[in-house]
Amino acid sequence: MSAAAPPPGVTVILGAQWGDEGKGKLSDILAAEADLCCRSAGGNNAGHTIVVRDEATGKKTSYAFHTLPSGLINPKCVAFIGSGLVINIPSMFEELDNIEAQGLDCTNRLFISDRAHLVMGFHQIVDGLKEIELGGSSIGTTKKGIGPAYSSKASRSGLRVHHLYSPDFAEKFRKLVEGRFKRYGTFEYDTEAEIQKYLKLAERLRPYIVDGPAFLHKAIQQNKRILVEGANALMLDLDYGTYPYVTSSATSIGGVCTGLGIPPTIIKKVIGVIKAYTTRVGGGPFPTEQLNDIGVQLQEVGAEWGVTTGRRRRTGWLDLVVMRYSTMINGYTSLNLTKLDVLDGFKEIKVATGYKIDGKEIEGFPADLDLLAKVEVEYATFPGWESDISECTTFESLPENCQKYVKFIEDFLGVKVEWIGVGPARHSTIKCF
Ligand code: 2SA
Ligand code: GDP
Ligand code: MG
Repeated sequence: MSAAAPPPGVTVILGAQWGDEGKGKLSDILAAEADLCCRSAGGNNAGHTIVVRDEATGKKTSYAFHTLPSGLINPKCVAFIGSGLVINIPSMFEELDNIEAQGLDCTNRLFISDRAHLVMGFHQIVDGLKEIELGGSSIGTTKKGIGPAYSSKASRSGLRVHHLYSPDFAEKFRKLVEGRFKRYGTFEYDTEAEIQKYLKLAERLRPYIVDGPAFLHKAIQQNKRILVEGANALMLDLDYGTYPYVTSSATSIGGVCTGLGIPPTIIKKVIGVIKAYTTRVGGGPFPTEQLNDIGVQLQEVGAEWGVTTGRRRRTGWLDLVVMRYSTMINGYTSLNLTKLDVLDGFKEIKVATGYKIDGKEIEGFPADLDLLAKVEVEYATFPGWESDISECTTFESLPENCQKYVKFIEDFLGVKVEWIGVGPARHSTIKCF
């Protein structure tokens, strides 16, 4: 590539709150312009729902993605699963079979890094045992084995994709299980049958495997348009989320570079996906949570149920203290404000604009959960628009109160809203600029 050539383009989509902001929907929209859609962290704990309306028949089809990138809906888009993921191979193939049965042909369009880690059945069992051990302070994990698999990775005893083809795979596997038995007591698990199952799956997996960093480097050299679909969200990040009520991966912009093996200098756009209110699944602090009729309305109108576990999502007002913190860490270049239509029926809408402890405004977002539990949330109150915005196609066509709500968010964060979601389907999206 000559020095004068434009830099290869990497666009990153990240969850800005506690997840389920609608990242999958934007990934699907932007995949139309992308050559490659990548996942960089997490595993099948993620759940991304995409609703596509057939323009000819008007029929809507809903797709659910967990490990695979949502970009696969675009038939021209190639998907890449990066080194930073923990993959449950049987469940990934099940997902692949499901979307192929829905008519998405993924032949020669899926590539997996040889460096990604494996999530085994025993990791899932241990996930459940750990939660039982925690009792009342359990994390509320998805029980997909994500934490235990990242623990194996961090303790340098994990198994990566390439290990499936090593002569000592079975021995390493047995050692890992033995270690878990020592820690949690002997639980029911047929190690030898599992080893045989994985060795069989290894053959099906073989054609998908690539040298992860080399694969992406080549795509960058060829000036491919690369889209990165974040999983989970900043407030679930292992370092910057509400620790320990977080997932076990780096869900921030940093995790994109480490999870894919790419330099930060090639990232052109970082899009923060922000829901017009807040939701959270599982345990942990949630300062703007509404344990009242408002919360129920948000949950019911927003259909806030987990895509992976079916759990009811907790709900509350938009928290701009969280968003300011998230923007500071991820450096969003623009925002996708989603589910604005869910606020249609509210007479009054509140937004958290500050936290006080003992009457004193605090800066940033507290690391200490005991301190966070003490915060008094300050709210700005907006009159609702009390009308249906689901058919609006331009910013100007939104009701005035709705426009004011969007502008307040932009001004507070100093970041422009580039897309607004007014319904679940792909076409229910306003492009603002
Ligand atoms: P884990 O399983 O170890 O990653 O759980 C740790 C915490 O991370 C939360 N978490 C999530 N939060 C929101 N959405 C997620 N994906 C699914 C969805 C969730 C579902 O899209 O709906 O179906 O329940 C997700 N995955 C992990 C989790 O709730 C714990 O708080
Ligand atoms: P992700 O994990 O960030 O990809 O989000 P999920 O798919 O878990 O959850 C978002 C849910 O909201 C999905 O059911 C989407 O279909 C739906 N959704 C996305 N954008 C909008 C929107 O603008 N309005 C409405 N009403 N629903 C939306
Ligand atoms: Mg989700």
